[in-house]
Amino acid sequence: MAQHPIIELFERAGQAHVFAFFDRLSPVEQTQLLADAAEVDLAEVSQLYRSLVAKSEGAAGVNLAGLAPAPYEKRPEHGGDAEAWAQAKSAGELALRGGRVAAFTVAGGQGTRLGYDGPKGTFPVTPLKRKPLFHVFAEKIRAAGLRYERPLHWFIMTSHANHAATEVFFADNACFGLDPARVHFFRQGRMPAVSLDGKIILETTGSLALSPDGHGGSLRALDRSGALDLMQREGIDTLSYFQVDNPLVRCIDPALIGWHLLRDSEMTSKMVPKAYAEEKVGHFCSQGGKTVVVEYSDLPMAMQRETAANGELRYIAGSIAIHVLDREFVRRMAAGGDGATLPFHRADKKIPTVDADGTSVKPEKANGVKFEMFVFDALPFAKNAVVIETLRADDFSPVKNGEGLDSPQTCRDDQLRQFSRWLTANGANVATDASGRPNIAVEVSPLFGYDEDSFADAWEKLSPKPDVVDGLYLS
Ligand code: UD2
Repeated sequence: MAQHPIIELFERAGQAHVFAFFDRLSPVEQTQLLADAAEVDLAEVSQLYRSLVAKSEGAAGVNLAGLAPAPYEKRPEHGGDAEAWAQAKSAGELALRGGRVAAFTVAGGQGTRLGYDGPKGTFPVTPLKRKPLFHVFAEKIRAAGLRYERPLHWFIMTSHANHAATEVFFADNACFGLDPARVHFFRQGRMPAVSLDGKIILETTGSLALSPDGHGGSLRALDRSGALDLMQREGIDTLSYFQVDNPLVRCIDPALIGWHLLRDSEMTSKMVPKAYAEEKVGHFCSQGGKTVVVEYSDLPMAMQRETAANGELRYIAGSIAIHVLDREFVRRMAAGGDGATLPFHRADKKIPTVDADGTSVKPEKANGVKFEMFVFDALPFAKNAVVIETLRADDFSPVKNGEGLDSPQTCRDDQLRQFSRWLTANGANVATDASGRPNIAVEVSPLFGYDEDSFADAWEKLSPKPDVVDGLYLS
């Protein structure tokens, strides 16, 4: 019988071992393995192996030549231009009223650190009602649509592993009140893991070790899924990008959108001043006239600790993974060419596999390399990249770990602080500790107020005003 063409391609690429157990597999398993193999771009894998694995010992070093802190637009309360911020906000509001903006969540990650089994977006986070992350975002997006009288489209990138469960979750919850025709799910791509000698790793005798291609894979996936064409048909040219793990994020922030549009930028990002030198976030930097993000693991600790004349950290601009992207910029990056392609990063991992007899092996140390792209690597390719400051308390409290830093507990506390700040700013009496955390549990639905402005409007209309007591839920 003639050899399957995919098997031939693998043989020619020196990857024949992938089909070593093929004859032992059932027809269903054979079809599955062929489907896995068809996902692999053999030329890309071979090029990545040569450039990222064969040539270097460990993680590829980052070029630090000519690196300097990136300039950013300071918030008015920190000395920024209040007039320019007001103009940006108006421009963003105009774009929202004109239906030019869509929300975009990257939710393909595996959430291993949190130890939660299920799509991370289904994890309950709010202090009183225990609303899941997706519920919070859905209400914020719905509220913004109501405020600007233009319902928004929402794109959600899932992974192979959590796609079906994510769709079922939304269906079971009636899309949290959003029009299902405006909520779009698509899967990100996968990359095969390779051994240190460049062989694609079999996870079992009938499957490849495939894993998500990183949040940078979102640019390709937006294109491939037809999302960019849909945006174009709907007159949407601006995408508001955020991560699934951060319920504090202003999913739709007119000032951010406005800075992006007024500066004719292709990619605009939010920064927060790093809380301390060792904080594990990327750093916005400038290099050769371009904006780049250098991960904490790549910036030498001495540089992370450097201070400026005013005593502030020199590399102060922490990346919190909130961006606005121009639709046609995404299309250009997805197409690649002219060097405008996201680079891959390597991560050495322990990858479950099979031995020469096909018996399962759980390695004790890293036996292979996974490849991932990061969305912030698009910044140096963007025309007029802009970085603006945001206040951590208004935009960033991710749930990453089961306990301690960036955990469900710290996130609930930050939400409580925010609700209490909004209440206090509007004349309510809330007792808090020195950190601003109220000693009661209250919750504000994003449908009541999803930022300072919308909260103030809703509170003003409220008559009579409720007592701020334990268990108060404003919806
Ligand atoms: C990311 C940033 C870090 C900082 C921090 C803020 C990187 C390398 N670092 O750290 O600088 O901004 O976030 O919270 O990005 N995801 C996918 N598909 C993938 C991988 C990830 O959709 O293949 C999503 C994931 O669901 C999550 C987000 O990307 O929403 C971040 O992923 P992470 O948890 O791996 O990022 P982290 O915490 O290492």
